[in-house]
Amino acid sequence: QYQGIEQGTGNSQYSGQVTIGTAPSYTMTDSARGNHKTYNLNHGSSGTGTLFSDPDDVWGDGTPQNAQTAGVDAAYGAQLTWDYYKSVHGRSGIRGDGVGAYSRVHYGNNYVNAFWDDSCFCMTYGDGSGNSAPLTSIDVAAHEMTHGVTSATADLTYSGESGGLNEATSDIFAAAVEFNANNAKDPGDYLIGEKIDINGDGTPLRYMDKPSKDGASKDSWYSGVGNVDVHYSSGIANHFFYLLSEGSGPKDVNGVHYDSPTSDGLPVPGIGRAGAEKVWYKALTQYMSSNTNYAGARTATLQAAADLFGKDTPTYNTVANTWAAVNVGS
Ligand code: ASN
Ligand code: ZN
Ligand code: CA
Repeated sequence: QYQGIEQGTGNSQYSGQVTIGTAPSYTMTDSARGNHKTYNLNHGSSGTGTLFSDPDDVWGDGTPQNAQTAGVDAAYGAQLTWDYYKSVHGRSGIRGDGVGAYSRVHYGNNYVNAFWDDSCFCMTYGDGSGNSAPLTSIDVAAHEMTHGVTSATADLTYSGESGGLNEATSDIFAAAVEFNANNAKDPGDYLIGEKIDINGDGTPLRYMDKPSKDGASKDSWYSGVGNVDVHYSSGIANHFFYLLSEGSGPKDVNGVHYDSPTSDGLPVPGIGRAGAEKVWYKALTQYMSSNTNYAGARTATLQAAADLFGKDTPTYNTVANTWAAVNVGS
């Protein structure tokens, strides 16, 4: 598939040994994916720092002490996200124009976050607490890169209910990319940030099956939810996506037990993750716009479901019933 394209061997922190793009020889440049580049900020907080380069094309050693390791994880996450959008949705790059973005790792000191920035068309990763738990897992990379896709499509305003939908879109495709990657060291799940130990006690940052497990995220809609932090109002759409994918359970996915309660107490069957991904992507790219709220997201996904599966089909009706399960009505 990538014959003639330079690829090196990377020893990542979270995903084992992986292959990354390294052309021209040898820099961390992915010539198969829009020349996406990965830079080492070396604890700086502006500019691009230094493009990772290496004489023998073997990168990182799987530990955070080796500066290349975070670069490997970030480059691998960007590669997987690119491949997911291309193979599942036929989208070539963040803007759909085949042009790569770039990643920057080792941002600042003990920086416990990662972010997408529209102005540089780039994403940035901190090293986490103690500079040892970089925020470079597959799901975090896919979350940040998806902020770029959202900006290029629905451009959901990052506040109020549209902000929650923006955040949820990043979590939804973070989970989708992680499942699609099928990496043995980081198998797919409906958890966000389970690898980066952001809470210091082994718990993930967010749970899509029951978002309130984090102590702050919302499981279902209520009037006024637009006033809560977008990383918590996102819970409603994350929960919708979980229920639409898997149903209300109980169910085991990759050995993790999920039991996802519905707000109306009625069970929902799910349509499978692949269908749920198609519905959300089509809704995002064709039917949502900057001020879409939860009621608008319901309409958008029903339009998408009608296109994909037909109006008033069982699948279409399951989409409607799943919104009712998170208290979003007509
Ligand atoms: N990591 C965070 C996010 O992508 C950064 C932020 O709050 N914008 O949501
Ligand atoms: Zn985000
Ligand atoms: Ca995950």
